[in-house]
Amino acid sequence: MTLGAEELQEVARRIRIDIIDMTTAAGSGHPGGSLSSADLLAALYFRVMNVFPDDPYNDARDRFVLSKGHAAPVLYAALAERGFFPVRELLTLRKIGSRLQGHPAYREPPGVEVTTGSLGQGLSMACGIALAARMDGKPYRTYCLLGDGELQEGQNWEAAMFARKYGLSNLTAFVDRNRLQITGGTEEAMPLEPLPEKFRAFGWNVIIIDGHNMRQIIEACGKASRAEKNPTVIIMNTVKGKGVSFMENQAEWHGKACSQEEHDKAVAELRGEAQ
Ligand SMILES: Cc1ncc(C[n+]2csc(CCOP(=O)(O)OP(=O)(O)O)c2C)c(N)n1
Ligand SMILES: [Mg+2]
Repeated sequence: MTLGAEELQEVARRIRIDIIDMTTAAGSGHPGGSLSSADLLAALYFRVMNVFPDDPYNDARDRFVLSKGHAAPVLYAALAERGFFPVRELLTLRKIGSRLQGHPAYREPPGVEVTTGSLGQGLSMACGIALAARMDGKPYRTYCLLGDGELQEGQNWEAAMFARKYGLSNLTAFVDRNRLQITGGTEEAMPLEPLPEKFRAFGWNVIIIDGHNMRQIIEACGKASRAEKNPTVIIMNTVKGKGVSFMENQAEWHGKACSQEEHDKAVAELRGEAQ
């Protein structure tokens, strides 16, 4: 599927509304870090990645690892909007018996590659998947989305060394650089900067973009896929809670659902309706 930037923005808007609808229906979940990744997920599932909604584990598919597993709502919304399962199922988020648990589980719902939620492990899994492609002579690419707070977990840096050692140019990692983690700023909790220099020192190609600019996302993904050696990280400057005025840059919306009134205000804003 090859949508243009404006159509992708429209998909991202639908994904954002789904995120608000589903976390409100659940009465819990993580809207802030889901909203900050919505533009990326729209671009990946509707343009960048080779996916097969009717045959979700077709061997030719590109692989996506949501290392920041608490952002499950954005992944579920992207998969449903792309046709992997019905959009109405999104409202079962976090319910007993639902395939849509609070964090993604292996192949449930269809389209999910790996179980995540325990932060710090996804990049290692993505490295293994990318190395397997290399060893098997397969052309698929592996994509991995990391939280910035998540990068404080030391295992990421072991994975970063591994990816360079094996020259995993078929691996693209993204950092959702929204500068907030669970209770406040990343730089107060454990400073990450200078982040680009850290990745460069580990031998990675580094691209820095505005993570809400569709054209920049598409261009950066293209550049990463043309890299001839070494893995690429795309550091996306983003806003946690992007698109909902009262959530933007507010750490309290990391893991909290809207009241009905807040839901209606958020959805009206996302639909572009005057209050
Ligand atoms: C190993 C581990 N420790 C703690 C948590 C609890 N936790 C869930 S989200 C989160 C903050 C993550 O911040 P960040 O990576 O910046 O995510 P984002 O801002 O994109 O939501 C924490 C500490 C966890 N899920 N896994
Ligand atoms: Mg963050």
